Amino acid sequence: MPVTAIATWTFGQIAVRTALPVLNRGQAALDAALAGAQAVEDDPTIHSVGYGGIANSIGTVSLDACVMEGRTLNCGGVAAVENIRHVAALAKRVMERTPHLLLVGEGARLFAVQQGFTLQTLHTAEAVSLWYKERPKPVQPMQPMQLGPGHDTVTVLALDQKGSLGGVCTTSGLAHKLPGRVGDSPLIGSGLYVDDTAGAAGATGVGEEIIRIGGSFFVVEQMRAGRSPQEACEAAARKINAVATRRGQHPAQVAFLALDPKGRIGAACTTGTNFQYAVNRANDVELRKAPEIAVDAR
Ligand code: SD4
Repeated sequence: MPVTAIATWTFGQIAVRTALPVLNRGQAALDAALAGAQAVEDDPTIHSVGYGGIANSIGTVSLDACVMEGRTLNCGGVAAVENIRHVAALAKRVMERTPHLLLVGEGARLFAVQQGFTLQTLHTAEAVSLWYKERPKPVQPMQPMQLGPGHDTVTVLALDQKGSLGGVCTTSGLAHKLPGRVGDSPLIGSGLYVDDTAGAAGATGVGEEIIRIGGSFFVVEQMRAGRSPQEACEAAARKINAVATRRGQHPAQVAFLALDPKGRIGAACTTGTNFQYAVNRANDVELRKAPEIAVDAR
């Protein structure tokens, strides 16, 4: 069966390029997605994932990640973790070596050390100087958070030779978030959901709005109900719009990505998100732009 790998944003190209050979060697979708996500975590020039991530409001780099396997529904996540670079791999350890699904903060960091992960600073000189330039002025009450340029999550979805799906999501989260804030990315059903009997989906954008609608689970359940991955992502973007309208707000910048067990893909975002994603074309990678769903779209 032909393999597929897709990943969010332009740096998703690095992820897809790394995941593809792993899939072509016959390895599991989750392992391929993890390899792809880790390549982005390792890249210091990407200021929104892993090493070199943009810090929170007090200057700490705090990471969120989760993983999920479509055959078994095995999954794991870590949230608000400091000093660990490979948080997606740590989320996989939570899945494999604990009876739990989510570890946070100090407990996640302790587990990482017990598992042999190295504690390290995640600040790069470049990210620190960016933080000093852009750091938030304390204002009360706080305004709803928006995406700044380049503050994005990598979500990698893969389909392996056996026809099984896997997904990984990893991020430093919204820039300048409050210490202890957890976004959608480590939450199964919000930032990621994967089920071989329906499909895989991931989300990126303002996490609070993704959590509010259970975004990735919503997309997967749309596919289960018979919608194509494209239709499912568009339905989720419409739901984000509808909820925002109901709350008297402008829709936040949110995007969804989906892959079904037949290898069909879909993507959609709210207006102004400018969401791009990477897709494998045979053994190469192509960047595509997702359609933006306007508030009045039916
Ligand atoms: C979060 N969803 O922490 C992440 C941030 C993100 O594009 O994906 N930005 O809310």
